[in-house]
Amino acid sequence: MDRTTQLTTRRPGTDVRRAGAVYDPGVRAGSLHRGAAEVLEGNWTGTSTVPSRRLYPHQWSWDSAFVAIGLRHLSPLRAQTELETLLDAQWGDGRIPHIVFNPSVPLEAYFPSPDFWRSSTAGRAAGAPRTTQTSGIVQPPVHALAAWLVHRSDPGLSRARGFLSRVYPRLAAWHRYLLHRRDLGGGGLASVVHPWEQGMDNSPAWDAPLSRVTPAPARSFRRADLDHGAAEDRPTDLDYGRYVRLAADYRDGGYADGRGGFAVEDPCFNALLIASEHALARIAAELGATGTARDARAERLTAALVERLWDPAQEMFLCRDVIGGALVPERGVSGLLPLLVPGLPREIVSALVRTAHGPHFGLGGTTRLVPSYDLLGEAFDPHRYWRGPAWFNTNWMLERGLRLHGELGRADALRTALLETAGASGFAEYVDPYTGEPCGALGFSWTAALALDLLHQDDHGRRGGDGPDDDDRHHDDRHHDDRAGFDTCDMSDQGGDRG
Ligand code: 2M8
Repeated sequence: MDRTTQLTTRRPGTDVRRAGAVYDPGVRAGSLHRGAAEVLEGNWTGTSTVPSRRLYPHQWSWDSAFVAIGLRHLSPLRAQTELETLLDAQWGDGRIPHIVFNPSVPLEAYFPSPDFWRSSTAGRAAGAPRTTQTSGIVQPPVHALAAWLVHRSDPGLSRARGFLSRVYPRLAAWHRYLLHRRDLGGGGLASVVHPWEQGMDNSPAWDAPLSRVTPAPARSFRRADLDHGAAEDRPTDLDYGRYVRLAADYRDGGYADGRGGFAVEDPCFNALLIASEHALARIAAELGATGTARDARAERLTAALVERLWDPAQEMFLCRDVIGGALVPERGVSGLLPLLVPGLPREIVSALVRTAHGPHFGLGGTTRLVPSYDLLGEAFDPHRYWRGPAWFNTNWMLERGLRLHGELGRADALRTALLETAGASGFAEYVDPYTGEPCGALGFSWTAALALDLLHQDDHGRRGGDGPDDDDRHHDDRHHDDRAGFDTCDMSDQGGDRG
């Protein structure tokens, strides 16, 4: 087993700090950079990056967006290619599928495999590609944000290749799909119709809405994840049965959108949609159009997010169960991530910062990184999938949100903890939030990519190549910069080795 695909075995009580792997920005940045680049090289297929060779041997949608955000510091060309490969598998109705299958990987390597989703036949009415096989569900819309950041890393290359003009219509169609076909609650926000769509598959926030779903019988499918991951860390068979039932019902309905057995408005999913809508405004401006309508839409979405998902008593955002109609009283990390939204009211920003650093998430106190779920919640488990462990993408988003809203000291502390833990854990898929003990796959792509992105941040918290610079900025960029808050955390330094 090579080092980029090795899976962890449980080492109870391992504390990466005690193991002598303290991150020292001066001394360790070089080796961290090399390690991260090696992981991304090892997981590169030639046109895209797998999250992990063994556990996830295909292209995943939001993984690829995070990967592109890191890859741009190594090779802006590869980062562009990553996103374009994904967009090549977009469906006619605008959806970007959550998995694009690699035909050379055996069917049994991952479940559900292409013969389960049957995209080219069951998805025909929705415009699924004829030859490329994909899943039929989606993942969070990080893509426009990623495309903008990738463009900024090398605007010359991007313009020479017509990168933005090729991806813009596709990204616009993607947002249209979410805003029109997925507003299942009728309040302006996009709903997810499967826990896999939100990306935090096994979050306790899904337990109540999922309990209505009759699980598919265990004998009707064979899980592949248990060949690679420890059963006690993965979702239970009962939950898996429900995931399978929901996906099969969606497929059997031709992937048509309407209220199926599960519909949830999620704070992180919608926050990313808002951040990406602001990014689309900047892309439009770069292409010579006006982004004002998009910024205005992002502001309307921000108002809907607050109105429908903010819980002032818990001082955080919660999920709304669209079918049951109520907020789900579970504190998940998703509820902190609207910090990514530039136009959030100041009192909400302050409350979110308090909650992240309070007893439920322990940041700056009991935890090294923000956990995926409430430390005090009944379902908390520091090792089980999305029910407590810390993931690097959520911590990257939180770091970005803290910085965006001027919480620079806290953002710096989180950045250091993320870099230290990413390197010491062997770029693990996720870690114990208290100790940093690695869990899941090692050599995980978005962990490496997002560590690289933070490494390329200068002392003022600006990231290389993702902000406006004086030569390149469009004449009316400033308007968009301010609204999107890019100025605070993304400034230019033309990094990367040009592909
Ligand atoms: C996990 O999800 C997949 C299903 O999509 C799985 O459990 O098999 C999640 O962590 C998800 O967020 C991630 O995109 C995916 C690939 O890394 O793995």
